[in-house]
Amino acid sequence: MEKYEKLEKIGAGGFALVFKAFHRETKETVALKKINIFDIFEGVSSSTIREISLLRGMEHSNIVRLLDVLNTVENGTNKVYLVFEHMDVDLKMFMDTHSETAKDPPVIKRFLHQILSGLAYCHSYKIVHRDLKPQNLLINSSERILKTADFGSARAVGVPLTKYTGGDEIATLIYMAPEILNGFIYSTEADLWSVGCIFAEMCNQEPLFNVSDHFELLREMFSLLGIPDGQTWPEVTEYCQFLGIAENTPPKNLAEVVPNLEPAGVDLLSKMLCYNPRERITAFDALKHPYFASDIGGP
Ligand code: PVB
Repeated sequence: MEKYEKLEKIGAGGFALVFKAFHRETKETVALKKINIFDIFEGVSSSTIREISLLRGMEHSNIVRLLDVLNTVENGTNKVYLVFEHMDVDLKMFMDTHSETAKDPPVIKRFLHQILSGLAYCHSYKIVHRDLKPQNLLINSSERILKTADFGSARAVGVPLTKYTGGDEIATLIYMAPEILNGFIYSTEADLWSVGCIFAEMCNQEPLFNVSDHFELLREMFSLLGIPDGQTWPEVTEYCQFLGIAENTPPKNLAEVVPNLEPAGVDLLSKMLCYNPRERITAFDALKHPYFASDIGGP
C-alpha cells in the first residue's frame, strides 16, 4: 500500500470507494477500489471474490485491467484494495460533459464496437456481466478507448444455465434484459439487451427506458416492442404474468425512436432489442454487422 500515494476520491461504485492514486516509483496513475472485507453481510465479499477471480484471467484491450490486489490494515480493520489502470471518465459522465462529441455518429459507432469487442471476449469465456450501464463503461478520453468495468455482478455461466437468484444485489433496472426481469433462465444474451439500451441512449443522449420500477419498465418495453407472444417469445406462454398489465399496441418503428441513427444501426439495434434471447444477436455476430462496415477508423 505504501507503494501508492492516494489522491482524490473518484466516487462510490457499488459497495466500494474508488480513489485515484499514483505509484510512487513508476509514477503510474491507477485507480484503487477499496473494499472492507468484513462487510460480509452486505454481500461485498462474494461480489469481490467474483470480481477478482473473473478479472484475474482477463486480458483484453476493452476490459479494464486489474493490476494488483493489496491487503492492508486501516484503523484496525482489514482492507482489500483492487488496483486498476486509471480511466478518465465513465460513459455517463462523458455523455453529460462532452455531449457534442458523444452524439457524433462515428464516435457512437467506435464506442459500440469496443463494448461489443470486450463483451465477445467475456462471452467466449462464458462470463455474463449482468450489469452493463454507462457508469460501468470507462473511457480514456484522449485516445477514445472504452473499457468495460465492474465485474462485481458478473457470473460464469456453465451448463446447466443459472437461473436468476433473488437476494443478490440487483443490477440496474433500466438496462435489464426481459428474461432477467422475469426470473427466467438467462445467459450471455442478457448483456446484448443492455448493450441495445446503451446504444439507443448514446444516440438520443437519454435513457431508452426512463422508468423507476419493474412494472413501468415492462409497460415501456411493451409499448416499444408490443407484448411478447408465443411467436416472438415462446416462453411467455408458460409464464402468464405479462398478460393484462398493458394495452397491446403494435410495435413502434425503431427508426423513429432513434431518429439520428443510420438504417444499418437501426437494424443492428432491432436485433439487440429482441425479446427472445435465442434470437437476439450475439456480441460476436454484432461485430460483423454491416453497421460496422464504415467509419470505424481511429479516434
Ligand atoms: N471510475 C477501476 N476504475 C474506475 N472506476 C470508476 C474511474 C475508474 N478508473 C478505473 N474513472 C473515473 C475518473 C473520473 C471520473 C469518472 Cl466518472 C470515472 C469523473 O470525471 O468523475 N468508477 C466510477 C465510480 C466510482 C463513480 C465510475 O463508474 C476501479 C475500474
